[in-house]
Amino acid sequence: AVATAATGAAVLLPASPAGAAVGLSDVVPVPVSAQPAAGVTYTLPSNAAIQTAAGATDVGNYLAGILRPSTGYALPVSTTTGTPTSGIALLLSGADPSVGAEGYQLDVTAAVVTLRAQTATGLFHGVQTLRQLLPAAVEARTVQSGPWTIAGGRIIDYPRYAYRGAMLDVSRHFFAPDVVKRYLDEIAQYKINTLHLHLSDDQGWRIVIDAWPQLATVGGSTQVGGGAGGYYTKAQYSDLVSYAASRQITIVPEIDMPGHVNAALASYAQLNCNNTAPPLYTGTNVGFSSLCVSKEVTYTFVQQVLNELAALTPGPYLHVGGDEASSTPAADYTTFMNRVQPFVGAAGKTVIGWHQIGQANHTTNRVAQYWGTSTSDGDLSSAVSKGDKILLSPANKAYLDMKYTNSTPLGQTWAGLIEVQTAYNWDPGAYLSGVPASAILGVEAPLWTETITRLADIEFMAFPRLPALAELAWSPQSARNWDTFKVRLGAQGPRWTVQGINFYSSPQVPWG
Ligand code: TNX
Repeated sequence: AVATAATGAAVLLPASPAGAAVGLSDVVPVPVSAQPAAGVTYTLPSNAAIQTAAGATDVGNYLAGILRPSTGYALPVSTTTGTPTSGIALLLSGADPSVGAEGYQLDVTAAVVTLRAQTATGLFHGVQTLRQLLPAAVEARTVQSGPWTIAGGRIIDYPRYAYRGAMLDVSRHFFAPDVVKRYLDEIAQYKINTLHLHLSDDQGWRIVIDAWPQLATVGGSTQVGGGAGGYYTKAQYSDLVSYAASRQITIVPEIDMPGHVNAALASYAQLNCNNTAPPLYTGTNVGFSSLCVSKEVTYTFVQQVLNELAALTPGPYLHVGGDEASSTPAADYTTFMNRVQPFVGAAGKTVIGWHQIGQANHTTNRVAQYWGTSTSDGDLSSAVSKGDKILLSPANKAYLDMKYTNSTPLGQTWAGLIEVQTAYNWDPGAYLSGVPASAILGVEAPLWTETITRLADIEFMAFPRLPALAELAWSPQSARNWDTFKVRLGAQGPRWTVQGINFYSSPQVPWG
């Protein structure tokens, strides 16, 4: 770009991604359809207004919050019942019916940017596309120079899967609400609509339960490595739930059981078969703890915990864990799950469990989350044959805690190394043998945090793999292709730099 400095001399600035024109389909996840209008460009004028349908003021204010700091424009937000002919319009009528409940239609002419959807959710996802069509500098929080151009044409877009998730393990290391909020902001850009919080494990219990207060005060008092740990109060947790909702993200809380429960056992002696509380645990082993399946108090405990959790959860799901219960005999595991799952239904929620839950009875709309490393599995087959929906988190593709390469400083390797192309190159609809495409509910990218202690580490493991997996969950298989994806992904790099996201600069990706 050429700028004129105060001296009047022409100054050649470094090739600025801020000035690079973004093509209409240069978006992650790639849209279902994008028809460019040749030669047409919209340029945001300094007096532009954002006009929204009555039900879309929150989305309008969210968009204004993104655009104002970098453009320096006032961008007033107001409601309209009409069809604006200038500025940016967010409308809840007139979208192509194919967009459904979560999709949107975006029309860009030289005069006006019109986003249409059937719901505020659809408009929110459309806003994420609109952001990416503007120069990367729009993401700055200080005033930048424009021009703020958008390629002309029409996008019609909607998701492949209803469940597009990320998971954060806040048990192995605790992350304060501000860190979770920042992650919510980051993943919302890629149309992720679910954040699964792994709230309990051997190393920490992270949510206040009024009936069992020591879970948080004792069970939450440490973490891997012996640090201070922490927990969310109910007020903090509810605030996270509403913050997520403002980003169109549903929180799925997980209490992992009957294994992965040392923090609970350490908090209450009575939960142990031998009535003796074990010490708190700060290592990284798995599979050594179990709830006491033969004790009645176990079920009182579980039901009270699930009821309190359900009361904090507007979303449909409670995740009951169920993985790696290697200290629970198989028959006890089934007994336990068959008794506990109805508590979830009674609390008005739907069960999600790791795929071992296929050993237990099916319950209405149950979801089994597949985390195996092969394309078939006995517990998975049981789950499918019983009528479960499958959420795909194959550890060798979707685990954000796996190292990218042997020299990645953080992470694990038990499921393999996962470079970006490995994370991207599989089809969720055809991945598992013997599982019909119709059984797949969606894709979730879990981040276990044995080795992860801070936001910058979360970002490094999630970016760029989380956006890659988000594209699997959103875009039609026919529109996906590594060679075009890597270029679109590379163009996200400057955005992450401006946003201060600490991403892994994979050599597989031509960074823009
Ligand atoms: C397996 S995957 C686990 C977790 C660990 C993770 C580390 C699953 C359902 N359980 O307890 O944190 O591996 O990668």
